[in-house]
Amino acid sequence: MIWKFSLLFTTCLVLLVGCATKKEEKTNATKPNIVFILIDDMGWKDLACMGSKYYRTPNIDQLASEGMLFEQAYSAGPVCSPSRAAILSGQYPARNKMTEGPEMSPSPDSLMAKNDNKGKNLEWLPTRSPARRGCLHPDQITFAEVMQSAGYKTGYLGKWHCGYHESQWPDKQGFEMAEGFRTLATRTHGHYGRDYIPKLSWDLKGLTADEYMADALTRRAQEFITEHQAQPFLLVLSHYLVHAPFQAKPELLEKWKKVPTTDQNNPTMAAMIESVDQSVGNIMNTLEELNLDENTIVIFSSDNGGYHVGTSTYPLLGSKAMPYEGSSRVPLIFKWKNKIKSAVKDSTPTVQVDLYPTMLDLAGIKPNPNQHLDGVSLKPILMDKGKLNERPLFFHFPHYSGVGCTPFSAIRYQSWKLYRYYNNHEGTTQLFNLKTDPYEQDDLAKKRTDITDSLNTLLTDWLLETDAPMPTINKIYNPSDSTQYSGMASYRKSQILRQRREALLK
Ligand SMILES: [Ca+2]
Repeated sequence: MIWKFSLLFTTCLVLLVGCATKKEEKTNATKPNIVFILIDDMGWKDLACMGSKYYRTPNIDQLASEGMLFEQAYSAGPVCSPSRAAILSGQYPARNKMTEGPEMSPSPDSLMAKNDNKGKNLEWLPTRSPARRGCLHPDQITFAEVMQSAGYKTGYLGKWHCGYHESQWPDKQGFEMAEGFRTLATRTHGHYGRDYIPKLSWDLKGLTADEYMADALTRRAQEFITEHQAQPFLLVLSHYLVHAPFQAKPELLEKWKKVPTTDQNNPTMAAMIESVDQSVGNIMNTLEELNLDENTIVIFSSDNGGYHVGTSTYPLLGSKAMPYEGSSRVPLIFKWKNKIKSAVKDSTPTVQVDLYPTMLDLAGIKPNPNQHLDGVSLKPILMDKGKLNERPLFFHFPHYSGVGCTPFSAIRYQSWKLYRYYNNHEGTTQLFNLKTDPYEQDDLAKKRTDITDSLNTLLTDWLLETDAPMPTINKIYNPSDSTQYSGMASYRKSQILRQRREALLK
């Protein structure tokens, strides 16, 4: 099999390992605050400043104009949980082993469960998903824990999705205040308080049945900032928007029904994005009113790419849960008044594991030497002090799961992106040159075997080095009974072909 490991680990990756240093001072009023606003399933092109001709996002556009916008920011996973666990731990999913969604169990080490089609009809899968970790392991030292040790007040509001059991909640991962995170796998039916209380959400102070959840989270974020304005604080505001279920505030929806559409044509999504934009505007107003805007770093991003059911990622190929650029490219904005360059678009490829070392570096806090970090600090770019060394970015999603994922790995190096698929016994590879073909139309795997071979070697070495959970051959696979799989594969193939056709026509 192509993905069977036969190569020795030879790759020298850039590892950011903190040196043992003197203990951080407990209180340091000069340290910057950090507000990290994380949106759920917001696509790369879901902001006006990222090219949307339909959605309107004046507050986020202003944030981008006052800060730096990364045009080639990647999520670490194609769906929610692995991306979030990677952000929190600073490790790729392949290393921290949270390669898919959480499981309800008190033990982080006994959660290694398979999730192929809920255990039914396995004959139709050519390969099988590996076991995985069902939570962000409590032993992981998150950036919040490091900042808490350095004297920061830490808060987490909203979607967590990194473990349902009480032992895996955000308050066990360095967040002193944690509210509004769901504790059950059950999906909510809407975005109002009534859909979250009483059982689906850990207590969100003051939440009423009629309050829109995004407004409630923003309100608590403003209260947290006000309460801790005299101290350095870290706040993660993790919105449930713009993930399904698609439900907007009626008064906004009515307005959007009259706005001409483009390839993005869902008024409900447009209204949900407007609610996100209002949240950002309200947070920025609070920071200004409290005179905190000069000493607060604001980061805005999404956990993974846009979902094709709700938005369009065109002209990028694919959407959430797929391997392609449309699945993994996300908006990423940093603002720090008078410190970070403003009104700059930077094209350096960056991935979510870079956020952890970047936040610590900007705050002047050393990482914990016991936490391996896969990313690098973006501070040199943000502060206009230099560029990053060329490095490969890696992606690994070894599962079949409910939203149509099939297993793959990928590597981005320089202008090249190579995909390796595990959804057949042979394994297949695609290679694209993103510089000349950013929309992944022309597979060069067989034409540029030199690049294909070298990227395959780098990828294999990395999978070995991280001890990545790998799909296995399904021994009971029965091709004659594979109609379900064929159906799913055909559906996805038709989606991709349609996108390719559309791209060629325009
Ligand atoms: Ca998501």
